[in-house]
Amino acid sequence: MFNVTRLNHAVLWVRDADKAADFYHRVFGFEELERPQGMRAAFMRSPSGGNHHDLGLFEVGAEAPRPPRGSVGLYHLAWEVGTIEDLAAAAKAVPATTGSASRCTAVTPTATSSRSCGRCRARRGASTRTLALCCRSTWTRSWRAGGPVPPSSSREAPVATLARVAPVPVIRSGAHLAHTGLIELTGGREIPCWESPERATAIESALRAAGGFAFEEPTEHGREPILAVHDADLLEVFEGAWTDALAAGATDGSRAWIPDTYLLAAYPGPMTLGGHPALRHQRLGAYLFDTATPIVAGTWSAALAAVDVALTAAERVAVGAPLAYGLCRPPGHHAARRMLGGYCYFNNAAIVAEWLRREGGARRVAILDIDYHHGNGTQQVFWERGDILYLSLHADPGRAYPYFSGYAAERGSGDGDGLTRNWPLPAGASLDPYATALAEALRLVEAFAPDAPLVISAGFDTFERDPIGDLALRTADYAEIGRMVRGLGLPMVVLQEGGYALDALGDNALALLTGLRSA
Ligand code: OKP
Ligand code: ZN
Repeated sequence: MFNVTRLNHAVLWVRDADKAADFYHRVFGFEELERPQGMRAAFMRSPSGGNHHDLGLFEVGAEAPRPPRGSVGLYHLAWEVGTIEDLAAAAKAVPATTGSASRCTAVTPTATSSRSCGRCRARRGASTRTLALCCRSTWTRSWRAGGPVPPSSSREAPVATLARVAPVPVIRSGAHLAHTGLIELTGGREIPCWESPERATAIESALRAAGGFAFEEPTEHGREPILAVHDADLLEVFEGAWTDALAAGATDGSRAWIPDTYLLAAYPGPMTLGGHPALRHQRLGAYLFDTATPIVAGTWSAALAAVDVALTAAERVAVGAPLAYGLCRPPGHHAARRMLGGYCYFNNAAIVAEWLRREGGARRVAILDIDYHHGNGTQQVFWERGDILYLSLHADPGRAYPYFSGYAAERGSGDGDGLTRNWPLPAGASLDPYATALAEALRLVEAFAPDAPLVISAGFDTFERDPIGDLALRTADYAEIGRMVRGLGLPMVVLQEGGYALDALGDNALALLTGLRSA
């Protein structure tokens, strides 16, 4: 399947504008903007974010030479088109009739041309408000050879190139919607949880609007992959906490369950304790490290679905997708082997990494965690593992949640000595210091030479306006981060972790994914 990348504006000459518009809608997600009256043409606006894409489809008629096979009816490309209005003006300037495949058809209707194409002398403007159509035969020939390339005689790189890139699979489920009505305690005050259903909804709708993504439901993977990372008693207690709390009348069901007591390592001292309560909502306090992991009726199924989302994304990559995105909610990286916390229940990324080892035939898996917070859970699960690299960039725990892990001195032990690495970042850090740390991390990934997809714990709480973070990344920075990671040349499974600036979350996710799939 074709996807249009690095394309700012294009004019495509087609045999049948209706069919072409339909094709671009179905395959690339272009939305139709306008069907100008009295013209066999369609104007469309496109997908792949970052670049702003406008597309003009102009019909050249049935007598026009047939396009080469596989070229989906495209005849010609033009570039350097500023706006849809320019396209419309240009279309009027171009005779709407058949052209031969071997000569130039039209030149800019607006001025500021500064260069000529060496082959056909069509003037190509430096200004983006200039339209030029040239070298039709060149395009056609290079198309046959496997995709258009810039006319070789042109010094200027064209804005338009086409590459064979499949849409990125986005695995998502509606099951998370029932994980709602959650509150958290902040400075002794009860506030609505930042970790809300709207987060996933915002990301999904941004990706849908952008196009270039294929949305899919997860498939069920059962408990086995979860039990490869988490203890069975954690599952038992988590699964039953809500029903026991309800049955015991500890909650009337209208509020999330947050346990009273937390079993710290310091609790027993020299004592040998005699037991645990039978009711699971009371036992839950032995399996949580904070109050930010409340449970409601839909929490258990949401957490299971998030794991399925993650594993399904990993499967897509395992069967050949270069990149897949698991829109996990709830997130996972704070969840440890037998401990929930920090909005996290099951550690989606750790489960995927372990699954790649056990089921995917991989020998070395690397996890890159770019959430604002340290992924204490992931670090704990793989602390002694020689086959799994865990790298995390995050706010210095000396000032930021989860406070007790993520310091630079933490590097793993035993077989895992050196295979955990942390980059604590100062408040206000922008792309510059961030990219320096990231480059170091990426060198370690390269040296480790994973033979599996790179697992990315992606959080956007590093964003400058995130309500619970204090780093200073901007939307465009996520695209740059994506491009840097893409440079590894590894297949990638991106799993959603944090990010709480609702109005920017979609753009940020889109930017990262766009960077990750850049050519
Ligand atoms: C999850 B993820 C108490 C503070 C709770 C929890 C932060 C969890 C972040 N109100 N903070 O890494 O984005
Ligand atoms: Zn976070």
